Amino acid sequence: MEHIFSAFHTNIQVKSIEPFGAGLINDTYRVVNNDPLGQDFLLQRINHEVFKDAKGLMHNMELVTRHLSHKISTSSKLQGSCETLRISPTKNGSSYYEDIDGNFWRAVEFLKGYKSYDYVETPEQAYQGAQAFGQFMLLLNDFPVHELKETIPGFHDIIKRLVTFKEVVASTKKTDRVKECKKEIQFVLDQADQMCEIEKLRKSGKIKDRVTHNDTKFNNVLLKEDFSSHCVIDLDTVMPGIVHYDFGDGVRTCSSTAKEDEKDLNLVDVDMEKLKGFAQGFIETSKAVLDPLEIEYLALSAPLLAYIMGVRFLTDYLAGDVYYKIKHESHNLERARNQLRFTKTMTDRLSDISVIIKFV
Ligand code: GN1
Ligand code: MG
Repeated sequence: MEHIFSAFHTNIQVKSIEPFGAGLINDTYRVVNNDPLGQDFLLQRINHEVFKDAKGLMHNMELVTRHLSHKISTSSKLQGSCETLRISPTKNGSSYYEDIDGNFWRAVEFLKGYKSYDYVETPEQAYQGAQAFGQFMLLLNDFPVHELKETIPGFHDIIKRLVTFKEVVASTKKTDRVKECKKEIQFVLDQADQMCEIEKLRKSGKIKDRVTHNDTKFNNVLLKEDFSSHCVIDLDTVMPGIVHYDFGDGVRTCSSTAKEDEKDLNLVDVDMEKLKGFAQGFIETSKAVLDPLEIEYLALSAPLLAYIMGVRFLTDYLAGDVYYKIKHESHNLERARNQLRFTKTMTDRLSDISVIIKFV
């Protein structure tokens, strides 16, 4: 690891390199500076099974962080209240390092004094994090969206995900798993029409593409303890998308009363106060650029993103756990059941969610 880190132009004396964070895809390490007051770094190995176009990913990340950092440094309002990730280039001036085994690595500056939340404790936290995500979209509103590469084609395209899902159900060698998941498979099929509505509007051009983050899991925002500043992190999936992807994934991860892989489904419910906090923070910040049709469909994006994750976890379980990191054999099944239950909970309460969004 030290050898890999030495490819980057950082000039620090390394004290230690330790595994860091709870991501399901990449490997992340914190590089601790020998000088306690000096700059630490995050070193990440990009999972190139998932991100087949790691160079395209870094291209997107460079453009987006440059745009954000220009906006922040030229606005007295944003300076000090908003941060962006800072890529540390290699000694050759590249934003990534390719090792002899074909792995791609990148380093970013570690932001001290910030915290991320795997579980949101209060509506106020939800509100603050949502402002960060809403502002991220707002600041990128004037960025030419088609300069970004689509690094995972059809990432949140549920129509495409359902085609893959059905193929896997039909062709997997894990037939015992298909039997075990009969109820879940049926639920996925029963919900499909409603869950494809938003994607159809995207495909018909009625809802337009923007620069979206596409992984607005709540732990992808850093907040200062006193909420005086924030930073959106994990820019791997920044690419063209629609506002519903970011709003929906934020709601999914901040308003559930249980963690994403909680096994006891009776604990999975929606906390309406946290949902309201998130909706307020996101919409207040970004409504200047949202059109009426985008706003009308924000409510449906809440169960949609839970559904997308449920379908993806279930597909991975049926395919034999080829995509997500898992900690035990039925981990993907537990995540799938949890997310599908959350889909149902939020679909049942769709009219309440719509009312909350309408009065923000
Ligand atoms: C993955 O990288 P991480 O852990 O933030 C996944 C997201 C899922 C999430 C579910 C590239 O995100 O799409 O929502 O797991 N990222 C990718 O926890 O597939
Ligand atoms: Mg991610």
